[in-house]
Amino acid sequence: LTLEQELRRALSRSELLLHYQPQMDIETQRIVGFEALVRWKHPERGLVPPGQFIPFAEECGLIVPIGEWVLSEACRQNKEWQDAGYEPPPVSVNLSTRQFLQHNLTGRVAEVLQQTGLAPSQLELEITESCTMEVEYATEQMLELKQLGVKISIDDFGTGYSSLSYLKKFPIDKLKIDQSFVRDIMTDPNDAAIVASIIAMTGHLSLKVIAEGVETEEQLQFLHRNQCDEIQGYYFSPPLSIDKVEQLLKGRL
Ligand code: G
Ligand code: G
Ligand code: MN
Ligand code: NA
Repeated sequence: LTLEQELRRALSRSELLLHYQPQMDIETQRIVGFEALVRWKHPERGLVPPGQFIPFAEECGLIVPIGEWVLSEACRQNKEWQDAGYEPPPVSVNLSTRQFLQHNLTGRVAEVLQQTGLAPSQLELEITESCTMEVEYATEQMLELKQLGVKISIDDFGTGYSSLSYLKKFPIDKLKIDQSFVRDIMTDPNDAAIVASIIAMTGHLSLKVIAEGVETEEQLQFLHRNQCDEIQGYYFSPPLSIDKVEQLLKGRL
């Protein structure tokens, strides 16, 4: 089988599953979100990480049905946790550019929210800077989504086609500082300056900001001093299986 055939089979046989990485409020140290990250439970190769099939799925277009599955599964799961009394924080779902460019995206998202019964405020959509190339289209698409009541964040911020002018145009809620800038903040003064500047800028623009790839106490302290709102990374927690998320949520009640 080709990879494409295998991926089609994976979709039809329910071989995809989600892990969730917690996001922490730096000030309160509470869990304020979970990012849904897809994995492929391959019958022979075991648990395949997204880096090994998402780029291919983006190329061949299968990212659209995969992304729709991720969206509906993440919403379904969040509602299930709510109904079980776990008081889950909102879930963040990655949208690929192809999904973002779809003309009926808002309708699809609305349908998923309706079918799962999840409140729009429990859903955050992560888009990348490449979604923002067509400024007028992107603005309209985001406004439609915002009218639904979902939140929008810019993922991998700083690695794409950064035209800072869009930050004031687009109705976004949050920037996610890419982990490539966070990795060396303690040793590379340039990275430290970039991260501190992004955080300061989000403050002036009234956007929330989360740092990705936080692995050490020192990085956390740096981010706290610079008034970053939230962190995500191995320091707090790696992406977790459903069982582990449930343990975490139960322990928190
Ligand atoms: O979990 P991991 O760090 O290996 O993820 C690797 C990459 O795969 C990340 O860039 C992440 O954004 C991407 N990814 C994970 N899950 C999804 C998904 O559901 N949809 C899309 N479009 N990308 C995802
Ligand atoms: O591109 P995106 O931000 O959607 O994907 C997040 C990716 O980063 C996931 O694949 C996740 O496994 C990975 N990741 C999360 N936390 C850390 C971390 O602290 N260090 C490193 N190196 N990778 C991380
Ligand atoms: Mn992401
Ligand atoms: Na990212």
